[in-house]
Amino acid sequence: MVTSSDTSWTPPEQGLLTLVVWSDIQPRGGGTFVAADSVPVVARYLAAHPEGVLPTEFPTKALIAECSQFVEATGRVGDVFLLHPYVLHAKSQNHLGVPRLITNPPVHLKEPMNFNRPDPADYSPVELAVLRGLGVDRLDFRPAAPRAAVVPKRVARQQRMLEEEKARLAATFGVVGSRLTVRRPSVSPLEGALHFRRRALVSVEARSSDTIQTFR
Ligand SMILES: O=C(O)CCC(=O)C(=O)O
Repeated sequence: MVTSSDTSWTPPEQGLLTLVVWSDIQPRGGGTFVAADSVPVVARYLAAHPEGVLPTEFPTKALIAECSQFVEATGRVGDVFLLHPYVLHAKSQNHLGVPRLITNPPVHLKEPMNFNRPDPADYSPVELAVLRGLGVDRLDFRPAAPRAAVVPKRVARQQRMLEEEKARLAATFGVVGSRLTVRRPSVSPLEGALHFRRRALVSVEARSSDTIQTFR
């Protein structure tokens, strides 16, 4: 995990936790386990820690011990679960051996949650759930430390892999702007003929997103 002290950028807060179901999920088929009553538990913990907490130090085990409603997120392909971002959850064992496919893209907020809005009608449902969990109408929550960007180990590893992949592609094909093209090496006539044939067969394009779009 990497934290950044760059204060010019405020990392977005997560507004929703989503579970997008890409395959039917039967009970005991690996569905996400959700602690349905965890919002008040997490809200109390965070309210008591305005200095913030790193994901690696988050006391999940202690907090889950305060929960008692556990739900298995079974569903049909195409279902989407929208969960409060404070809902504790975990992957579960798949006892059926049927592949389970989900994605869980986060929904980010444009600005941090505000628990002290002048007009209560302006609270979002996510903010209201926190206030309800704390048993208050408003909360003047002020972070006691600057917000920090946290890059999870997995994301850092994937970024490294992407850089390595780009370097390999650039070494093999050469880079022109944001597009990758085949670089003509200085070669013998036979190698040149082979290279020409390869060029006809291979066209690699990369967009500025660095994602390889096509291999033809
Ligand atoms: O695999 C799952 O069911 C849940 C995974 C998840 O939500 C997570 O990695 O945060």
